[in-house]
Amino acid sequence: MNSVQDWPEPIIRVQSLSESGLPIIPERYIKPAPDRPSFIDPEDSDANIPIIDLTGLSGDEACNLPATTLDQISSACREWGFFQVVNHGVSPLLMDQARETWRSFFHLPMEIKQAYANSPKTYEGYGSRLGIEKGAILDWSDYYYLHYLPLTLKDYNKWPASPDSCREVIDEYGKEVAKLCGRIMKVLSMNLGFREDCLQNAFGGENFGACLRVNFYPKCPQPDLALGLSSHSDPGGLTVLLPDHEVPGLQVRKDGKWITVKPAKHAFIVNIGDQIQVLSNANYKSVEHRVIVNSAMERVSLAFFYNPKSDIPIKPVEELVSADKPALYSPMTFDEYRLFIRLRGPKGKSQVESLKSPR
Ligand SMILES: O=C(O)CCC(=O)C(=O)O
Repeated sequence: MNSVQDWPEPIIRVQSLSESGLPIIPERYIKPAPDRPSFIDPEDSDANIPIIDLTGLSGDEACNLPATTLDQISSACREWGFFQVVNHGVSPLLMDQARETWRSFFHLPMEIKQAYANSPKTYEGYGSRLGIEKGAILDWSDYYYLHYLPLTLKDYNKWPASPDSCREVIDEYGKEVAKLCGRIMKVLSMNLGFREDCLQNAFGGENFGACLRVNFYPKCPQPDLALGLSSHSDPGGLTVLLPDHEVPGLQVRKDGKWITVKPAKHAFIVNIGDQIQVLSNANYKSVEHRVIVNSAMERVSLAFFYNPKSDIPIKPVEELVSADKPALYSPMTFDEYRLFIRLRGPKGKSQVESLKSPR
């Protein structure tokens, strides 16, 4: 893959900056005025993304969800690109364990974390920036990125060895969340009018990919000037996010407004990624989101990315292409596609928009 070997500037851990107690943030983290959370924005503070009860979505067979639930998911995918799910089948204990294990990792001494420092070549490990643009304005967060699948990329040596139970918990969590993603993929396929295995087959069947980015947003002394994560849509297929239920931070763009998600207890936040927008010929939308930070509380979130096999061309499913609605996107492999965010960092929806077929 055409990528770069190293970061353009020395890496500074945002957590170290935050813990140094500095009263103002370095200029590198100050966003231009229109991107700041404080930018005058007619925010609707009561709004939330839909919360959907998945009771009935279990086992490997066709799902037994009531028609009303299927409809709720269909509307959420078309109108929001985001929804929260409750009664999703993943143990609440495992969810808490996963989040708290990662929180403990980020609170380990810096030299232990530094042993996993990442590079832009694969991004695996402990990181503090996305993109390699020299002089870029940075986000107020550190992260850890690792692969679950395909097995050829899964390497326990690149996963943290501490805290003690870390690798075990990550493994178990990944297995359970991947199963949930597989079930949601069936629902999306059926809702689009296909056989339940259609989207999964387009992802390469059993050979799909899966990875995890754990985001750590330290306290920020000037939260109005910074972002924890800049606006972006997810480049992959489907994202299942475990938020910090104590600390809101995720904002989703809806009709030009930023809506702050209010996480429900033990819910996951599910969102459509660019690859499903392409496969569904834009019937389903990958929606811009960003993360705000605050001065009182740190925040930890686990973003599980369920992706197509990385070397097969992804293009709109033929049944969704007609004379009235031609294919909106040219084929591209996920390997080619994710180079954009790896090189340029989060840039709203500019990538999927740039893929539109010329007409
Ligand atoms: O931390 C969050 O709530 C969102 C994280 C996210 O958007 C991502 O990791 O891509």
